[in-house]
Amino acid sequence: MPVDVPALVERARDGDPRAVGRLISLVENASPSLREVMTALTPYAGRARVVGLTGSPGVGKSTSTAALVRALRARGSRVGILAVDPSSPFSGGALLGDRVRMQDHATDNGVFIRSMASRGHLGGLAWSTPQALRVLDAAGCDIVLVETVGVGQAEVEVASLADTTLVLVAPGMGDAIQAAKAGILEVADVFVVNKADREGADQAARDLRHMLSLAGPRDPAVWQPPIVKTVASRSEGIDDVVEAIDRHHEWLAESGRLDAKRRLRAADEIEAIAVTVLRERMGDLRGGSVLDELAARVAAGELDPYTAADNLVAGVTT
Ligand SMILES: Nc1nc2c(ncn2[C@@H]2O[C@H](COP(=O)(O)OP(=O)(O)O)[C@@H](O)[C@H]2O)c(=O)[nH]1
Ligand SMILES: [Mg+2]
Repeated sequence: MPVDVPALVERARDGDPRAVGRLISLVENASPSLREVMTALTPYAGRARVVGLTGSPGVGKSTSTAALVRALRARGSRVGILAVDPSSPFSGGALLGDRVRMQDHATDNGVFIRSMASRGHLGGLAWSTPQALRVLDAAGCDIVLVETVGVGQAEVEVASLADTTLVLVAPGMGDAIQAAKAGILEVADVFVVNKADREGADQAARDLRHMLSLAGPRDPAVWQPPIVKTVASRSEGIDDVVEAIDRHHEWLAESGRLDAKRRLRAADEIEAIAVTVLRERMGDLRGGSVLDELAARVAAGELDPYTAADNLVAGVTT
């Protein structure tokens, strides 16, 4: 079915959640209309603040997201929520429960909720997440919360799309050590010790400080990630989290790091798209005569594989 992109973008900018959802589906499905969509959205994007939440399953990311949405809505911000599952080949599934839990926001047109999976397409989330963020941004979200499912490398990458990354830990889960292993301490801008109603919250905070000190002394001119304790299920400490997010954002803006971060992200996005385009063109060569001929000559020992690869690359870039 052909997509009326200008009409869809217009409706999304008016805050129609169905249009926003439709545009994100186009991203998720790597629709051929995406070029047109991104061209149409670009003049309206670049305003939203992006906050990533990461941490082990069960630590309280979805509960914290819901509590943050309430706090942000209370001060009048329009909020987008993108739940991202880098490991899942299709959307729904594990994230569906989270969507149900967000139902108290379902009728609020200042909140957009969407879960997204990589569907295994080339470039995966490195490519689709920034585009989904652009949709929410252009739709007028002041802040977008990106929740990832776990603490693996893919989650670190998704988190790095954020201006501010929250790393959640809970008492007694050994999360600080797991976070250190996954390379997450480096990307954390704010640490949240959730489930502070349980025993061991202070110990978890001490573990974090210890792991941070092992990582070496931080430059005092650089942001020092605060450690905030919360009971997300009772919205306790959530205002402190919002305040930490705001403080970090101010620091980013004043230090010039916000622009630097966003440029770096744009570079990653361009690279991911370019690599996808190149791989698609390479794929088109499979079954075509160019790759077959080169392969025959390499197999016969007439040509070395590097020269063959150079020929192939020259063939797809001209
Ligand atoms: N005791 C306690 N339970 C919590 C708290 N926050 C969340 N939970 C519970 O922990 C479980 C997992 O929370 P969820 O938000 O789904 O975690 P996620 O997998 O990180 O998204 C749920 O049963 C929540 O109700 C908290 O602050 N204290
Ligand atoms: Mg969750």
